Amino acid sequence: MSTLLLVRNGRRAVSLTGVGRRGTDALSGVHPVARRSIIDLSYSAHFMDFQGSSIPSSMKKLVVNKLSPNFREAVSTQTVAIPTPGDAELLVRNRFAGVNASDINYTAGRYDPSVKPPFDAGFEGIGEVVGLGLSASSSYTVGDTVAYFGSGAFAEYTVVPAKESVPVPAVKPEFLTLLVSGATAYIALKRLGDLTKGETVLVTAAAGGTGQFAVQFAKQAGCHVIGTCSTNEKAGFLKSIGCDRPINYTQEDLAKTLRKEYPQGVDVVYESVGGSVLELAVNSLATKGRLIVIGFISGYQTASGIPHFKGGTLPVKLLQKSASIRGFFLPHFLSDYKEALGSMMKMIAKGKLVCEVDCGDMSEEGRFVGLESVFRAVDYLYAGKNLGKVVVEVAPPPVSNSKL
Ligand code: X1H
Repeated sequence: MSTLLLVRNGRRAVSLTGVGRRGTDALSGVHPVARRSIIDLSYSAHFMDFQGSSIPSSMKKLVVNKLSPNFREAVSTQTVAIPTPGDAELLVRNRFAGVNASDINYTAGRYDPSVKPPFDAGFEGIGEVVGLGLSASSSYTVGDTVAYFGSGAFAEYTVVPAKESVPVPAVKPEFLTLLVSGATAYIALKRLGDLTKGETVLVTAAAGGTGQFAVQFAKQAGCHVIGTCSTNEKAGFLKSIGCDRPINYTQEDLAKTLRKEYPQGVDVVYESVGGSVLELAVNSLATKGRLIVIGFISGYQTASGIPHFKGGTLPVKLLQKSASIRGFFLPHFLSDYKEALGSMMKMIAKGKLVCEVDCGDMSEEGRFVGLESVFRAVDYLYAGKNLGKVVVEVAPPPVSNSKL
């Protein structure tokens, strides 16, 4: 039976025989390559590519040990045994992991207050399948390249349910940007934006991980796009992706510029900063304007996670303009996810979508390489330095010496 499976998959894989049930003691279930001379698949429930990917006996991962919005305080590096994939799961060797503002909402325990530490950190990864369970092998095989959206991505290897992973044409960080940042912009604007050609759309943090996508999708919908950013380099980037009016708020007063250049107000706001920026955005709404709350990064590092907002007159303001504020949280829109990813993949193939990635090459200590660099990458994002999506290169490309 196993042999048939292997033939169907078109590749040979080496099984992990006799050992390696989930939850076994540290370092069990993994043998050095040299000892694996007998290949017996007859009783195996999963396949592991030890030779091709050189799976080591242990790996590093980032674990939340204490709830805190301070990433360094919450998270530590641990060395553990490589996990074994269950029946419907893949073992992915992560090449890149995405860093999100919300990583610290997660480490602060805000996602699910009933979940207590220790738990694994990181929302999204991309890499190669190096092991998989029997039923997962009906759709995947060792060597496939996949991306996934789920917890535990800040690790050298992650076990991912096969149905939660997305096949990608190559392990490029550009594909990783679609999973959370791209999908958020695509689905939020489509479902909550009600964009009509000729409308004006304001994107805050427009040169960031998700803002860059909102700019491009609003532009594709035929809208006039305004984008806020903090440097002239970012403003230049925004121009290059079609933003009609980049506003560098360190150089010009945002409120004044909006009042002067858009006296009728803006029809849609894609807002991720919160606090005074949200207030300003509410005040800038046009009649029947829609404001989408994507997040409120200005508050995440505080104890409550919520920035101060003068909301007392909000009902009046919304009523006066027949305006609305709508919240968007990606896991509530999973039914739209597949279509969004497929559509964005097609845009990439046609060269119609820029996915800007910032691996920290211009940061003080250089490129984000290795798991330890996640800490620096989170700081970099919170310092507002990134241009595009912050991505960490977890591991170098595999040496392609597979004899399987
Ligand atoms: C079940 O719904 C949610 C929604 C948001 C559960 C948790 C959150 C959360 O932690 C987030 C979040 C998630 C994604 C995102 O892009 C932005 C934000 S902001 C946020 C949050 C921040 C502070 C809080 O006190 C509570 C939630």
